[in-house]
Amino acid sequence: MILIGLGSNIGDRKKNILTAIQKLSQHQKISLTNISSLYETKPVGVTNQPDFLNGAIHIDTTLSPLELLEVCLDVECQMGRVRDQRWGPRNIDIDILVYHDLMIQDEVLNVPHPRLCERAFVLIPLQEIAGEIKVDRGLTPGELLSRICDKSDVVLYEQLSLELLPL
Ligand code: X6L
Ligand code: MG
Ligand code: MG
Repeated sequence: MILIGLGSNIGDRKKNILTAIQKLSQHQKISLTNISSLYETKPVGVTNQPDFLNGAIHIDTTLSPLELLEVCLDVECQMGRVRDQRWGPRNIDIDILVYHDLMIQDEVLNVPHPRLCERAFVLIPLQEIAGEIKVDRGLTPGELLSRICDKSDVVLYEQLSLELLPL
């Protein structure tokens, strides 16, 4: 199971996320197998920035983790992402959350994503498309979410599914 998180808080946020999904799914070696709804979420880390839209997708791919990272960064680059402020606003953010059961900790890539297990903006979309997966210390997204008291900063924005996807 390979899971990717998407986020945007600049410009047409929904269009940005759908464009990123489209670009990923057009890659020869990637097939899109599921897509979560979009959620409007309060910013975490740097809080004085616009609200995000967040979502997640499930893909199948023959790309290695590093090759997949290259593709994600390339799509961000194609979409004109500029990295200035750390944790600051961005038109698109594409993160590898889970790559099967691999654990990778190095300078360029951390999988499972280090902030995954305590962030409702990641766990709520994941619960929709990967409810049974053990993402961190043997716990499912739902189990991790039950330990987060305040989930009010993640609100359903638009229901989406593979069938409804306008690609
Ligand atoms: C203390 C120190 C507490 C750092 C939290 C948490 C930093 C998350 C960065 C943190 C800390 C992050 C998104 C976001 C970001 C997003 C929403 C990050 C990276 N990305 N907020 N903040 N959605 N809602 O996609 O996740 S910056
Ligand atoms: Mg991120
Ligand atoms: Mg990122």
